[in-house]
Amino acid sequence: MMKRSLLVLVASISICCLYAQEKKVDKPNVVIIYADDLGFGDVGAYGSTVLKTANMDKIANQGIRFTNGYATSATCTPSRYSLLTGYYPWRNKKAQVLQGDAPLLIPTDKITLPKMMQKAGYKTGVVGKWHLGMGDGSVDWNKKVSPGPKEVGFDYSCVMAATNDRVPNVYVKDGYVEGLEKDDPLQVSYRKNFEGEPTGRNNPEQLKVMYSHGHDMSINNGVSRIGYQKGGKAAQWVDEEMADKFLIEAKQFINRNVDQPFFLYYALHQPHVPRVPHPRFAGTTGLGARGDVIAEADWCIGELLKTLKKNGLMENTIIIFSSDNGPVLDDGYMDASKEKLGNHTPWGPFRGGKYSLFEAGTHVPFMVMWKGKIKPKVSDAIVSQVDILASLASLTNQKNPNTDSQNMLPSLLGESDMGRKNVVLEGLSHRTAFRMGDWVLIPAYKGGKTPGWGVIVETGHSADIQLYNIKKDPNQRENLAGKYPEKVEVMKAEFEKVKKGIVK
Ligand code: NG6
Ligand code: CA
Repeated sequence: MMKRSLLVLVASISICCLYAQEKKVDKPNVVIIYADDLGFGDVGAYGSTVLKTANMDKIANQGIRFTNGYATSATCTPSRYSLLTGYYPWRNKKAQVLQGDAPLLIPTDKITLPKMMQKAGYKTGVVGKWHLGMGDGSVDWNKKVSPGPKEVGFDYSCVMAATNDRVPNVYVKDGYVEGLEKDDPLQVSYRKNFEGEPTGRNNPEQLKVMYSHGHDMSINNGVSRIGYQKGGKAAQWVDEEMADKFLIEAKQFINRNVDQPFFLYYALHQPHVPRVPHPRFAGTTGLGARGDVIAEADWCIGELLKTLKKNGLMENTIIIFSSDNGPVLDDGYMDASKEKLGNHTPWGPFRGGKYSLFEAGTHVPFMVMWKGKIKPKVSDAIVSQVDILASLASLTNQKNPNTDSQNMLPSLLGESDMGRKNVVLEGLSHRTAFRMGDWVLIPAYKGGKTPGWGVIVETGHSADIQLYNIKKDPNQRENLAGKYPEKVEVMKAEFEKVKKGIVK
């Protein structure tokens, strides 16, 4: 009798263990590493020979390297909005580059990527650049700032509110500004300066990097920013330390969650302006500040991979790496990124860059690695960051939400080469282009060749309809709209269908 119950006990324990093991494999951790303004051509695996990116290359070469991966927009907020909501950004007119005091952009009653992962039993965390608004529009930075990442579905957050060139220059950890001292409250305004506070415009002698356009307001750490801030001195970040800070936070999140499935959104701040690398990286690439901060970002990625490895999590973690929009050289500071570029081509074979409806605005590095599960390969499937939501819904056996997001899981895991039939690309001011197969249609838009504030980037806007064959002409030099009017009509009609409603 005793023997029998012992046997039953042993059997059930082993079944339990087996189940637990299976459960773990069933729910691989997911880490999204998201660069800020990194171009297709900035990565070694995508053809960069001048700038070395050994760790990004490791992900690309040991996983699936997509040659047709897209951000939904050529700027930051809209792309991030899509990543987390599964909706194209142009469906929400507020999804445009936000200031640091903007209210939360993502509705809190809608499904989001992190909420979906929470439902599947994942611990969720975001570390790095947020730029999706926080608070209700009249934030007191000395109290709890809410709603924010938590209400969007992140159990843990340590973020900057907007960008590294916008106030407030502080880290917001789980809703509270980190390191604030009671007798030095933090005040923020995007309308006017606080009396007696230095600005880049009035006090250029205090600057270690000079602004070229905009960015002439409050000064922190020798860099003038967009917007005004006063006080909160002990909480203000030091740009040189930002990479280490976010890396430590990301590593700690992983270390805390080794024994349970986790979803980490690691939103790097590089190579967005101001580009102020840690002294360990300054001058190491010969390409100026932009190259140096990319080297710094690559190092961060390597350290994160080491953390996963050390915890024995490599075989149990899907790593997705991409960028929120294409590259830009002078984005508001005279940091010699253009002068020191040499033969490096951040935009790869494409035309345009950040802010552009031309390919380089949204056609970005996109790679997925899952050690031991994914067989390394290069995939030409068209995939968009908007698809990550539906794909992870499929991974976690959940219903595909009714959004613009399409389930690309088989392609992301390399089991299929079927990508999207079409994808909408956004430039400035919600202006959109349409890719279908190898063709890109850019409708006629009035407007200048560069964004209003003087950044030298081709927006792609033209008074003429443009049609390009991206496969044959990735640099979009030969407008074929006149030659193939039927193609233009077919694409216009399909584009309208997608714009009108969700088309899966
Ligand atoms: C622009 C800023 C630019 C950058 C961008 C947002 C000026 C002149 N330019 O308005 O420097 O901050 O907004 O970049 O102020 S993004 O990658 O976050 O979308
Ligand atoms: Ca960006």
